[in-house]
Amino acid sequence: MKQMNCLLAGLPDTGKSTYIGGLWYNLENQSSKMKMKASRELVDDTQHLESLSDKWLEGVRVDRTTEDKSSSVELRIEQKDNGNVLNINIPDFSGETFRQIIEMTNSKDLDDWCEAADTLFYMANNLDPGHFEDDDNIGTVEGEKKNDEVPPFNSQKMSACAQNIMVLKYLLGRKQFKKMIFAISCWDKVTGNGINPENPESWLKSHSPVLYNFLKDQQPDSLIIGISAQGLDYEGIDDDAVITNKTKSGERAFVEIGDEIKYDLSLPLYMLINE
Ligand SMILES: Nc1nc2c(ncn2[C@@H]2O[C@H](COP(=O)(O)OP(=O)(O)OP(=O)(O)O)[C@@H](O)[C@H]2O)c(=O)[nH]1
Ligand SMILES: [Mg+2]
Repeated sequence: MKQMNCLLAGLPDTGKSTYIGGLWYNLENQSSKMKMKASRELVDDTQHLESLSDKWLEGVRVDRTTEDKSSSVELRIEQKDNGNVLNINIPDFSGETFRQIIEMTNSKDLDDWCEAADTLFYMANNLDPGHFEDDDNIGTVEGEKKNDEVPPFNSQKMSACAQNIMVLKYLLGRKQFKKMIFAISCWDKVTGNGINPENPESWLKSHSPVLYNFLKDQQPDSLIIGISAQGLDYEGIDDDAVITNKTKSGERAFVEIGDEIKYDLSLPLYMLINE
């Protein structure tokens, strides 16, 4: 059986675990809009998958991933167009594990995973361009007393763009991935829950030019997509029926590739395998 190791990476709160939960629910329930489905021959341990997909179905946020080691998730899936069955290993690492890269306290588990991975699926949502709080006192108005005190280093105060570049530089430096996807998560917020498509690549280019430039320079073939694993923001939804109806119709979670919205969370994996 064909095997693919896909490193699912991203800073804290970027939607990695939610993606795994939504993906598994839709694979298992064989959404007709998807290119892949769960194979009938299940893997031995689906406990972590089931707990994430139950939360997705209920429309409640998943817990932050806290363990130092990843809960490795094995998906056995069938490609509908040719019947090929393959195993995809995706680790559910905590975002803190990736933040440790910036603090140079990297985890061995992550390094080993990086070594074993053939493809990279990188998720990001906060893409603010470079503002460094440490620099706030530079260039104060003439006459004002300049504050020479530089605050202690705090990786969380660096701009999101700088944090993402540092993590990506580390991962791309360790391994030459065969393929890479850069997914901007919470894409429901940008597109009004998928009603107003917005080209993800153009969006990244205009909202975070340095990050876009870095990606295109380091990994020119990387695919930039938008992804909404929840399909909508849970905050502010008073009536659960809104979520239930979207789930039943198979038009809840979506990805946007180019200018096309597709209700298929398996599509990025399909592209990593086949293109
Ligand atoms: N609006 C919206 N919110 C989302 C989406 N996906 C995840 N979220 C929210 O983003 C937050 C983080 O989601 P997680 O899946 O826990 O993110 P994570 O990357 O696994 O986080 P760590 O485990 O801390 O690394 C939660 O509050 C989710 O409800 C989405 O598609 N749309
Ligand atoms: Mg998580």
